[in-house]
Amino acid sequence: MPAINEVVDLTLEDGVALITLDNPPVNALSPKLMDGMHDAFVQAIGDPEVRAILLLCAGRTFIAGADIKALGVESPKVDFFELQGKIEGAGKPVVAALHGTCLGGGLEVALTCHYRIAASGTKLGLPEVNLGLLPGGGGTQRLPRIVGIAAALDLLVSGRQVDASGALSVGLVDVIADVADLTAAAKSYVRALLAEGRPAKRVRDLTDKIGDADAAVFEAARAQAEKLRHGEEAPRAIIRCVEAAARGDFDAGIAVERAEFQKLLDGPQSAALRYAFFAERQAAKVAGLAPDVQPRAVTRAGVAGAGPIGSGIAAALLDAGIETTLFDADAVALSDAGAAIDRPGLTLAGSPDHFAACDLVVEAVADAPEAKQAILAELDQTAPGALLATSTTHLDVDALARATARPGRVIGLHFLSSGSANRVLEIVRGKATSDEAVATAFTLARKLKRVGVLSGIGPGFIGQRSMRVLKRSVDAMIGEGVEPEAINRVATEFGFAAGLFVARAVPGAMTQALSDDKILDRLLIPLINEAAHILGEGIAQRGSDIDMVWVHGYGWPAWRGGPIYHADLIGLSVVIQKVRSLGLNPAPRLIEYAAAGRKLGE
Ligand code: T1G
Repeated sequence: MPAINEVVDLTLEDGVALITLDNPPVNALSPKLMDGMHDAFVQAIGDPEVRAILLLCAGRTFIAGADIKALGVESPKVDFFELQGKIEGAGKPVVAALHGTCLGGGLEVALTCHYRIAASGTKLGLPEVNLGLLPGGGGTQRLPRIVGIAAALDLLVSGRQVDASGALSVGLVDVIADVADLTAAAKSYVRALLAEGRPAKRVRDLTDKIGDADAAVFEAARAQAEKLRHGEEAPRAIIRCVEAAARGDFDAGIAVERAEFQKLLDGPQSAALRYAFFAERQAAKVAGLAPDVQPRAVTRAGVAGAGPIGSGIAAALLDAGIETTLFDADAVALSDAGAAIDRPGLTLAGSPDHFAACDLVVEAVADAPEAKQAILAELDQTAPGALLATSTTHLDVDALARATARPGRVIGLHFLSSGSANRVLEIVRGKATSDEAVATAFTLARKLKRVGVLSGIGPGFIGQRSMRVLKRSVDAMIGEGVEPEAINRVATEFGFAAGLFVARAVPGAMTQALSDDKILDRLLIPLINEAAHILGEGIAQRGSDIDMVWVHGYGWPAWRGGPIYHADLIGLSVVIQKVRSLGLNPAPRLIEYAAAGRKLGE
């Protein structure tokens, strides 16, 4: 049997048709892949020699979902549901062999197959909610039929993944292959199914788990969704789809799902969330980095300074599985930090001589030039092979690097806050900082499960500099007598986490009512203007990087993209007019891009 197209192969082996997908990097369901799958299934189903069909993926993972770039842009020739109908109605057993991350449309394809074998270590999930969507390929109808209503609601609204053993326990997969060769295991599984004469069971025919849900289950799901995903539309749409599933008519449920999916896909929230998905990955792409640069492996790290920042950094390194030595000359501070951190892999040191074997040492001493230059000069001697990182929040990394004989291996690592809720690591590149040092820092960010964002040198870099502007706006409103509760309400309604701008009233100040719109303008417009300055000064590589600092660092609602995304949405000329109405000068980048009809986020 010939290859179907560049991404789909069809071969026949002992009466079993092997359909192999190969669409790197994650076998996303592109239109070409879906069309190829359709043609392969039509051929395999129509071939009398084929007694069973095995669906496999090459590369690192089974289908990880629809091709997000193509959603709403490019469609396959054959509708996804028609393809699913072919698979489900094949009239001969169809088996999916799962590995890697079987997500979204990938899991939906797997659920239309009759049997599923998963390599141990496989992760499965329907994370569409994270993109402001819902599983638009039957997932809201098939999942409840396998795991029941309550479990389906939890998985769909949270978007979380389950591992292979969890999937086995709830019936999402039929067997786990704890072997290196999944293909071989899958082929023998198919042969066993044929030998036993097992029928082609369809998930859509399962009904025993969808009859039991009462209204309370859905109400609880709505309350949970409002708490966890305040302001987002997708969770509510998902719950409506699962309610349709509970009514038992599969095709009617699919009709509800298709309508709800399209509404979300056409809506602003999903556009912003899909933007944020790619923006997060784009942030790790550093312009001008040598393409062949190799990051250095960081297996042993050191932290100089056992204060709150140093301890937080040490804890983050340890949580990433990196053995860490924490130094402080103050024995009491060191022992208190050690007790607070209390993680395996931590070594406490009373002198910096213990850093000799470290790949990376982060200084976290007082944020003053003299203290930082002194410790870097000392580390230059005691950690000869290490990358030296300063945790400064505002100092000039070039000036600090000059305290060492190797400025190429000095970089800024600004942990916006060592709290786990904050996922941003600002990577501050000095003029002399080498490509290897930058690449190493971004690899470290990923290992720390943080979003690495490159920043140029300037007070407050990206995050704190723009947050300071926002705080000044809040304080000014408070000083004018605006109620703090009003400010927090407007911010929370916009989508910020409640109480993010916990403000205090000025005793005795006359209260002044300001409209919600005016309060929102006072919160957002100066911040957007500062972001445009940061962009224009080259402190941030691109607008979406600033958005990632705010979405992952300061709780800007991801379903609103970020301050730069928001500025482009409302229009730069409107932003300029608002900036001026607040008595501020528009950033040159704002003026320039508005005049050129360009977007700040391009
Ligand atoms: N579409 C397009 N590109 C994707 C993609 C996708 N679904 N997933 C990943 N990529 C790209 C990504 O941009 C990056 O590109 C590269 O692959 C590696 O990704 C009908 C409508 C699979 C767990 O939401 O969660 O199915 O930067 O850096 O850390 O109901 O990618 O190299 O150019 O993230 O190893 C549902 C999204 C879609 C899964 C791998 N599926 N992806 O993580 O690598 S909607 C998802 C992920 C859907 C159906 C609905 C992760 C991953 P580049 P990466 P990773």
